[in-house]
Amino acid sequence: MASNTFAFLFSILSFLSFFTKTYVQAREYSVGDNGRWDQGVNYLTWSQKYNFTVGDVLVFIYVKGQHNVYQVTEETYRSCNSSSGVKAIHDSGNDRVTLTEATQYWFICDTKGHCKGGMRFGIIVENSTVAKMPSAPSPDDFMPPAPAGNGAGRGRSWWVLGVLFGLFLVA
Ligand SMILES: *[C@@H]1O[C@H](CO)[C@@H](O)[C@H](O)[C@H]1NC(C)=O
Ligand SMILES: *[C@@H]1O[C@H](CO)[C@@H](O)[C@H](O)[C@H]1NC(C)=O
Ligand SMILES: *[C@@H]1O[C@H](CO)[C@@H](O)[C@H](O)[C@H]1NC(C)=O
Ligand SMILES: [Cu+2]
Repeated sequence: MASNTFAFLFSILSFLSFFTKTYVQAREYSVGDNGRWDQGVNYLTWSQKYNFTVGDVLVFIYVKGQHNVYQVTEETYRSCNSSSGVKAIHDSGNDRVTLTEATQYWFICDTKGHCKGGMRFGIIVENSTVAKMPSAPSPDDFMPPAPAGNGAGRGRSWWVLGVLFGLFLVA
């Protein structure tokens, strides 16, 4: 009896550990490292220090009203002219931007002169190498996993494994 209980607890702990390692990979990056989105920081240097992954979060901290965060196109990043090419605007002073896509992201501060002055950077966000938590299961998710070695199928097969393991626990 006691050993069954232990086995059960062990299963749950293993699952939690597996789940955490597999899915909870997102990191938070305070833009500028010293916790300030401000003038006088070289954000190009900062942006090159890390490899960003889908699901990571950029945190911009600054005095509300002094700065802002515009997510823009590469063209607008280069011109610093925000009359076009703006994808999103944040201005709370404590902005959390989740990197949801494997693509390039470009950010500028649109306060007059700040973008040209260095408050701008671009990053390349890559797909996570481990499985992502699927947002909504679709019938497609129950298809057999793709052959090993094809990275595209991995997220799906991990997910199916998780479900099977969950069913095993419930049974
Ligand atoms: C980023 O990725 C490159 C190439 O995969 C690697 O050489 C480098 O060490 C990584 N940098 C960090 C900070 O993880
Ligand atoms: C920004 O671009 C718009 C339209 O492309 C243009 O009318 C405007 O003069 C530009 N502003 C500056 C400061 O160059
Ligand atoms: C990243 O993964 C998504 C979904 O798995 C896929 O549709 C997309 O093409 C991938 N992007 C890159 C740049 O590998
Ligand atoms: Cu600014």
